This record gives sequence, C-alpha cells and structure tokens, in this order.
Amino acid sequence: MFKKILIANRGEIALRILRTCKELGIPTVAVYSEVDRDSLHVVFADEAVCIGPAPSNQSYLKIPSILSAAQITGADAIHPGYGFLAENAEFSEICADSNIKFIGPSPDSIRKMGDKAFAKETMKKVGVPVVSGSAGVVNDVDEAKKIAAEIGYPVMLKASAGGGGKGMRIVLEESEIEKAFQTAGNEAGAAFSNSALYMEKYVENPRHIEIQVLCDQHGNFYHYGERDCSIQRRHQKLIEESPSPFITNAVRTKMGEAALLGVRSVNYEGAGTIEFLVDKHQNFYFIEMNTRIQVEHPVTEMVRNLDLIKNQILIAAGREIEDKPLDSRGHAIEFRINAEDPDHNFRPSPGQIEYLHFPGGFGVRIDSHVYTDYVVPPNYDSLIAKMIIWGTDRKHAIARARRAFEEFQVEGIKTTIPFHKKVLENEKFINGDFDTSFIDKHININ
Ligand code: MV4
Repeated sequence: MFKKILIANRGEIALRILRTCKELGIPTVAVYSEVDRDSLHVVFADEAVCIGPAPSNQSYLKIPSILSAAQITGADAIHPGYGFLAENAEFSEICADSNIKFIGPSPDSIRKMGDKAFAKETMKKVGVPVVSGSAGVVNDVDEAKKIAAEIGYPVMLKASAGGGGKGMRIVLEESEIEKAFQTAGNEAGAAFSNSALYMEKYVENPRHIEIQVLCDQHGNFYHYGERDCSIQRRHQKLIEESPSPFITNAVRTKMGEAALLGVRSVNYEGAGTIEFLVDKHQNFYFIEMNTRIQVEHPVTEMVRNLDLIKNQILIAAGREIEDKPLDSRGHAIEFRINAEDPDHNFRPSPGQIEYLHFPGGFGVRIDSHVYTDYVVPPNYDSLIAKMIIWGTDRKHAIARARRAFEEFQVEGIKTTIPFHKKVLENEKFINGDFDTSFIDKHININ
C-alpha cells in the first residue's frame, strides 16, 4: 500500500479523499493556495504545503509545484480528485516518470478518451450504440454539409477536444452550417487549442444518464449502475440521482453491459463514467467517457453501499477491487449547494458564511469543507456542499430531502438551496417526468 498520498485538489473533494485515506491508515498531504489556508482539507491532513497564490494556474494547476510538494513530503501517490489536473494526460505521465503513482487511469487512456471523436469511434467499433454522425472529425464545411444531408437536420457540431458542452452548436438547416462550423471551430480553438469538430444527429430533449465503472489491473471490470443527471443548467449539473426514474430494468441492464463492453475494449484501469444520452423511447447512445471520479459519485456510493475512493486507491496500488457490485438498494439524490444566487441567473455569491447549520439524521449525508465564518473565495468553482439523501424509495428520498432542507441554514451568502426547495415541490420532478430541458421549462428563475 502507499506510504503517503498527496491530494492535488481543494474543497469538498479534497476532504472526501482525505477521509478515506484516514480510514485506510494512509498518511496524507494537503496542498493549498494562499486563500485556502483555513480550509478543512488543510486542517485535517497530516501535512500541508502551500503551493502558491489563489489563481489556479499558479497553484492547483501548477504541475512543478505539486510535484515538488510530493517530493518534499515523500508522498508516493497523488490523488487528483476532479477538475484541475484530473484529466491531464501530461500530468499523469510526469507522475509516472517521477515514480509517483497517479491514482487514475493511464496517460494513454486519458488521452484517448479526451479525444471525443476518437472515443466515439472506439466505442462504436466494439458495438456500443452511438448517435449517428461523422466518422471521426469533420475536416471542412463541404464535408459537414455532405454528412448533415446524409443524417438529416437538425445536427450538432461538437468540439473533439471538448466535452461538457463547450464548443457545441445546434444546426437546424443547411443555411446555418457554414457560420456554425466557423464559430464552433473558433470557440474550440480558443478553449482547447484544438479546433477539430465532429458531427452528430441532434437528439431532442435527451436525458443524461451515466454508468459508473471500476476496473482493476487483474481483469476485473465492474459497473455499479446508473446516475440520472438530467437536472442541469447550462451544462452544470444541479441534481443527480440513482436509480433513474425513467429507464426500465431491461434498458438499465443493457446500458451497464454496453459500458463494460466499452471499458474492456480499451483495457481501462481505475474509476470511470460512461455518459449516455437517452431519448424518449429509451434508446441510449454513448457520448463521452469521463476518466476521473465525479462530483456525483456519492449517489452511487449510497445505493450500492461502497467507497469508490477506497477502490480507486486499491486499484492504483495493484490490489483487487474489494467492493463487488451488489443490487441497488433504495434511492439516493444529490443536491449541489453552490455559492450562487438562483434569483440572479445563478451569479456567483462568494464571501463570508455568517452562520451555517447542516441538516442531519438518518439518510442525510453532507460532503462539505465549509463552516461558520468560512470565506468562500471567488477564485474557484462555487460548490460549497453536497447533500446526498438516501431513502427506501424515490418518494421517501424526496420527503426526506424536503425535511433536510428545512433544517439547512446558510447566512451571509446566497446559495442554490431555494432552487432545490422549488424543484422538490415541482410535480414533474416528483413524478420523475423530466429531461435536460426541465429547468428552462419548469423552474422560474430570473
Ligand atoms: C447532444 C444533445 C443532443 N444531441 N448530442 C451537452 C453536453 C455534452 N456532454 C453533450 N450534450 C448534448 N449532446 C446530440 N447528438 C444534447 C446535449 C445537451 C445536454 C446533454 C446532457 C445534459 C444536458 C444537456 C443540455 C443541453 C444539451
């Protein structure tokens, strides 16, 4: 087992990883920027190293500083969490060259799945259903027109180096395609230094449903069911749950099998998520693979009764996965509490938390790094807490979530709590009748 793990992240996920390390008896090193000095991951870690000023590119994204911190403290493994360097193939390669185990997949896997057009072709080849579209990247406008005419409008242009919605364009008819091709390409070039685009048939009002997998170095490939992440706003997930209220058991089984087919074919190692779009007929299509632990991983942990971070660490250490998949038990829903004002377009609301009280009781899990008097810095992602509710079934989980939100108090900053309370009273949400257009259609926000 590792002698010491450095956690190359901040916020709730740094604390989440630290907690598992402690339970495994592995000493930890926290890294922090100057504004995160008073963060709980720094308080609870065995050692902590300041890696620079607040801006991410001078701290949490600065590879030499993080590697120096690992070398100075004698850490033999690095957990990257999510965001920051989690899907940076170069970082995982440099870790390997420095004899530090990157707790995640190989640089090769990260690279291949980071290329969305390539990933899609790879999945298609082994029989995973994909949305019809271009075979790999589209080279120019003429080719775009030709493929769009074949598959039929509306189509979507997507950045091959993108993911999560950046550099995406819907094209309704041929007259729009030239401009869309240029603007999407420029946007992708600016954001990812790679302007390559691929094309897909547009799937109307899809659900976003993803499968959690774990793969070790001994040929064990397991999936742990799905998470329905359809409640999103501008590609930011706000609520995730498992099981999905939408799909049948037959579709659930098929999606799990498809996910495993995909990861086996690339000899994947570590934790990963296979994202699917699901249309109104419950047809599912692979769109992307995330080669990291995700924000919403606790939803799976609650219904599958396992510790995904522990298994990531075991896999990286060359051990077998300990938590083999069991049937899903009950229902879990995660609510993301962001320091944002839902009455003003979810604009960031950093600053000091004057008063904080977390809910508790049976079936209420809070993953959070904040406390009364904590100052939410303006420099990072606005996630301040995740409330994960477990209930015997969906109805029970919703009732328990309402109860928990009555207890939840945050003063001094605006949060997404009022938004969640509204969703919990919405009939469509209560009935599980929602897709990715839910917030635009049914939640009035200014
Ligand atoms: C799509 C789509 C419709 N058709 N692809 C958005 C983020 C990226 N991961 C994929 N996305 C979409 N791809 C085709 N061919 C609609 C979306 C989409 C979406 C997907 C999941 C969750 C929320 C979404 C919101 C708008 C659009």
